[in-house]
Amino acid sequence: MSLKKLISTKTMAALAVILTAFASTSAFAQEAAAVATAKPVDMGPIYKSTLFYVLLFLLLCLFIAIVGKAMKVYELTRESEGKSEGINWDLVNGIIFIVFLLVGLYGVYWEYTVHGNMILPDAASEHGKKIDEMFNITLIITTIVFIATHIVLFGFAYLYRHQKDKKAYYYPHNNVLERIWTVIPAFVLTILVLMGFITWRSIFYKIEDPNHKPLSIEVTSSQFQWDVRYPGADGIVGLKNYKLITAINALGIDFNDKHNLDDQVADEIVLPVNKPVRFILTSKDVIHSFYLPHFRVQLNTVPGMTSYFEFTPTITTDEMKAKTNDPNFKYLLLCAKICGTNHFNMQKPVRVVSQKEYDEWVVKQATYLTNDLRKTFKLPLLADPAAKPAAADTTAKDTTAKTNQLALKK
Ligand SMILES: [Cu+2]
Repeated sequence: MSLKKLISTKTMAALAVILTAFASTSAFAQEAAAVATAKPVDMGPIYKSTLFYVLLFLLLCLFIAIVGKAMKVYELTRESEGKSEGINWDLVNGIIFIVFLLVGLYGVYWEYTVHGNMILPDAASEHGKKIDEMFNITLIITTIVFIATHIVLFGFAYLYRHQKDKKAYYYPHNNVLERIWTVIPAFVLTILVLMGFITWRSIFYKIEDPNHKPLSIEVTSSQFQWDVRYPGADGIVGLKNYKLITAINALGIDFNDKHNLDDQVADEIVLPVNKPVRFILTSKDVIHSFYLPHFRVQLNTVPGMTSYFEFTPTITTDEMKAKTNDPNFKYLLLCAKICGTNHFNMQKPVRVVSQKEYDEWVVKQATYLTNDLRKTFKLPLLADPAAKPAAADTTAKDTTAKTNQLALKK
């Protein structure tokens, strides 16, 4: 009987093996599920341990080794049976190259669309637009070159893979090609470098217009904070000297320089829109980096050296909130130099406001000169230390300044 034959011992044995395997697997699975519901394993610390990844790596190696061995066995079997070569590895490698190319190109597309949306908003300063323009031109050129060269690189690896019936063509030199791939990059790079040079000069070498002097603001960096000084009514930030640094004179301000008498300190940086501002940058300890990403401003602050960065903010904080559709938008000052353990914490809010708002804000800021400092520098004390000379009207401020100057002359 054919049915009897079909249900032969072999088939039954095979079925029994499969059933047993299935039953035991499901039994194990049920048991595992029961354990899992009873005691959920916290994988958090496991994912953090190095050993886990070492084991994972070894497991992967083992898996690759097993697959490799299985393929070797397959090839040897075919060889012993006198059949043609089992796997055409040249073709496999060629296809892997094409897969790499496609995955890589998709990666480029993903980078541009996903991370591309996370880049900074429009530059909020005059020179920032020029920097963005250069950045975009460079990005467009390099993207085209990147994609073209990679298609050629991976495409050639596929097209010209080893094939039994094909022989490589010996082609050692071509002067025309050499010229083309020397002249074109040289030309493009020269243009990019020149553009950078001209932009750099336009940012750092400004012709001073005595009628439109920039607002001077001094920023001193130290581990781990920024100290901001505004120039006061005279518009000039006074001198300082590191030898004068004490507990009450943390910046080492030299009050023998009368320009210091009205200088103010501020917790935040407030800038009037469309007015040039000149930052005077110094450092008390290590090299920090004064970084205002939204304004495309970055310059190192170096101990023992004063550096300057002048720029014009063009978009107020409120306008930027509307532009970015983010009611919590804030301009920030950050440190872009890894300067120590609390480097990450070195930030200060920056606000760009109208001239009127700025004028109202700036008169409310306290002067650096406190009564304690007045005693140290033998300056006349203020009757009411809480009163801020800067908060009074301009005439009052002038009188204070004059009194202080007189006191200095004595
Ligand atoms: Cu820093």
